[in-house]
Amino acid sequence: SDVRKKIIDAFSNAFGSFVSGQEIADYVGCSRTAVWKHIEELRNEGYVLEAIRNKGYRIISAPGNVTSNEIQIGLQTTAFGQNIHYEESVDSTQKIANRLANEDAAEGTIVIAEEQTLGKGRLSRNWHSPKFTGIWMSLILRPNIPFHEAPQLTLLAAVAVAQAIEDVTELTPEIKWPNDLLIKGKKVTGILTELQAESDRIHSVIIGIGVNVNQKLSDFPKELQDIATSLFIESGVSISRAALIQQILRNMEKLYHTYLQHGFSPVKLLWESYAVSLGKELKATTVNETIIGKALGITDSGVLLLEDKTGKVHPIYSADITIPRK
Ligand code: BTX
Repeated sequence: SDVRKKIIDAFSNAFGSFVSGQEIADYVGCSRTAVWKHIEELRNEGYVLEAIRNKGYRIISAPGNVTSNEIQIGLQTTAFGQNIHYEESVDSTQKIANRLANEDAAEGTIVIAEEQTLGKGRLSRNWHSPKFTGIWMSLILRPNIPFHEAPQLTLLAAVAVAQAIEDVTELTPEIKWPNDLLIKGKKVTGILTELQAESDRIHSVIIGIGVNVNQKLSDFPKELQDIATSLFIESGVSISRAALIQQILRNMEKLYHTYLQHGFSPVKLLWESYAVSLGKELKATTVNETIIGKALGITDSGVLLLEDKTGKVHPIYSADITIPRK
């Protein structure tokens, strides 16, 4: 609820120092009794709150959440994640990020939520984003690149997240073109890139990153249980989402600077080192047709090249990729 969100805000703003019940009540605009009730509820949900007479309340820890404070303390970037728009629950972080981008939010601004009720995948598919378990984040970039090179940023993001997963866990994800990160063939991360542009000028690029972190298998709906996985399911340990977010932001910023300075080739090399599908036979289902062919590689604009049986090479701009069973 709004009241709860404000109470949590009041604690976050206090940076771990005490706030009195009266201060919270004033800030939220409710009675002290109401504050007290909400605080009891927060405790039941795993918040550790210290209460001292005449001083008030102080937050010791939240249930591993990803508020601005958790992300910014120890964040080793200069721009990425330096501005954070945090929400406990949203329809889609992409929607908010698009709005902020229109309002001239600085490059590197992120929108992050504990839960998405209408998380977006590609082609108006859904992205399942249950509360407190994953990373649901959108990053605003303002690169000075031509329109047709924007897909490279999706590939860049996939590399940065793959690296971050390797840095923070014992797991090594694989990338499936263009935007999926898989562990043992199951999807652990999805990336959605949206553009705001006028004619050929990019105004902003919004990169949406969804990482399944601490879900148990039963947290996924039935229809996803065979195709999705989480870092917890694969590694058996629960992982600090804030730490993983920090690592993603750090890797992304670094790789983005490399990209702006040296172009796509260094990113492409890294991408190929994570790619599962190169050299294999793949089935690409596009809006118009289905092409089966051997994956030769990606071009400098991030286009996948498939060579069919007759030797013809098909550039694939957008498709769903599966590996056909022999
Ligand atoms: P996609 O279209 O490649 O993948 C969507 C498909 O993946 C769904 O149709 C479903 O089969 C499957 N799926 C749905 N949820 C999950 C999940 N949690 N884990 C694994 N598989 C799933 C991928 O689109 C792009 C997803 C981007 C999500 C981020 S989260 C932050 C940002 N905000 C937002 O609304 N979307 C992005």
